[in-house]
Amino acid sequence: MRILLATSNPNKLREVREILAPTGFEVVGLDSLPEQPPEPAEDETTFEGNARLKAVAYARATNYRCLAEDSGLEVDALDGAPGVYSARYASAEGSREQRDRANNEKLLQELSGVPPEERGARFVCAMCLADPDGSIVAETQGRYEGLIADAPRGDNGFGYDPLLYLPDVGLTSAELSPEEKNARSHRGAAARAMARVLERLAPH
Ligand code: ITT
Repeated sequence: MRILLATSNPNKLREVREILAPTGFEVVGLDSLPEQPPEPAEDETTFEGNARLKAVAYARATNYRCLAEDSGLEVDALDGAPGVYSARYASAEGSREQRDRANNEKLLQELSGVPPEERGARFVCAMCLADPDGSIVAETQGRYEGLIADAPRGDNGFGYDPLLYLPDVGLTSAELSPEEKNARSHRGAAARAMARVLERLAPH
């Protein structure tokens, strides 16, 4: 059985696929569809709201059972910003890599002079599974706590990973292997909770 993961972010697809593989469901991304469905405006103010909106819109448009996720970074010293605007914090223009770099630069500027003990932050992920008739099958969440580093470090992952410092291991999220990141990340937690739902929906 196939599930559509409603994302065009290849990193999200890779991370979620890895965790859902044992359920026996095949997870396909938007890029593998022959025709791109219309993209809904992500205009909710919460991660949960945006995940729900995307799951329902893409499930209806494609006739697939559809999993959507919305995620981002909440920084305590910025009252939770960039939050649901994480993807386009600095700019909505340019390639994914250019946007990620500009976002990281802007975040470091905003936090310049903020001492380590006030640099608490977390990635948040909300996931929603919807059926083609628009009904919601399940919703899950995950969080991934750390501190915003003074400078980017590491080449793995994507987005703000080079800036999320994990004091217990002395590494940024971008210095973890993909398996290590999945084991402790917001998306990993939300996807593992979703895997438990999927296990109940269909046999392997
Ligand atoms: P889709 O909407 O197509 O899924 P997107 O990347 O635009 O792709 P979001 O709107 O959910 O996704 O934005 C999430 C942003 O939050 C993402 O672009 C990153 O900047 C950041 N982010 C989320 N999860 C992250 C992670 O695991 N590591 C680093 N940054 C992350």
